[in-house]
Amino acid sequence: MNKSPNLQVCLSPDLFHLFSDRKSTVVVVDVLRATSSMCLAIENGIDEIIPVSTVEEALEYKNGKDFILAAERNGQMVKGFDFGNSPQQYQNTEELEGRTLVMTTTNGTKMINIAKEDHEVVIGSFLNITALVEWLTEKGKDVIICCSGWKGRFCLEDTLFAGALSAKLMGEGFHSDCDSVLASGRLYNASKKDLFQSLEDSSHRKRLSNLSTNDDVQLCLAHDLTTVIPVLQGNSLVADSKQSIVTK
Ligand code: 3SL
Repeated sequence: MNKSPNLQVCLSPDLFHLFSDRKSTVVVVDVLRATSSMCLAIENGIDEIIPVSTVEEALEYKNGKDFILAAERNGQMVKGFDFGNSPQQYQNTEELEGRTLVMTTTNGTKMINIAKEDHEVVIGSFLNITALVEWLTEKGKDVIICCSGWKGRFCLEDTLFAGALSAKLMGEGFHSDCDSVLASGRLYNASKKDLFQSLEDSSHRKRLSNLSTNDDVQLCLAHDLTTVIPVLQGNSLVADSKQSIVTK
């Protein structure tokens, strides 16, 4: 019998019911840009992030002390909010220190709230990939990597990240009989020389480049800018292990 932890990749939130097993750790992935922004927000001083699914829920926190409110829909900051979903907004600012970020995004925060019902949730991005591999390997639990996609659809950038993370976890002794682990790994291998270029004609890069966010995309594809591991405790994401930044 194989005792090494099992690895699966779920390519869309709409497929999650097929993977949900009430025991695996779920890595929620929204590389462009929610989970990258979350990693940087905690790295740069935010104490906790409350991910909510709707703009209305986020507005309930308005005027609460120490809350920063962030909302994105269709790539754009929602009017009346302090922050949107640009990872650059979460860099080089002292505004974040010790504050609570209440955040809603089109897909990422929804995926978190679907997964949290029955599973331990941790946040993944290229920005914390090496620390995440160490953390998941040390825990030794089964893992489902969940791509947030776009409104229920498959998306390329989350799949590439799933492939990168899968390859590293398989190298650490995880096993898998999941074809989406194979497919995402093969896609990543074919693209890893230039992830930015390989996403050039992807739907979300096109959507974001209409909003002039190429710098965001470059930032989200950088590896290992932080060792922070955001984990969900109750309704808040907090750092499980917070160490100093690897490179800036
Ligand atoms: O869907 C999401 O959660 C966002 O990351 C989308 S965007 O990159 O802010 O457009």
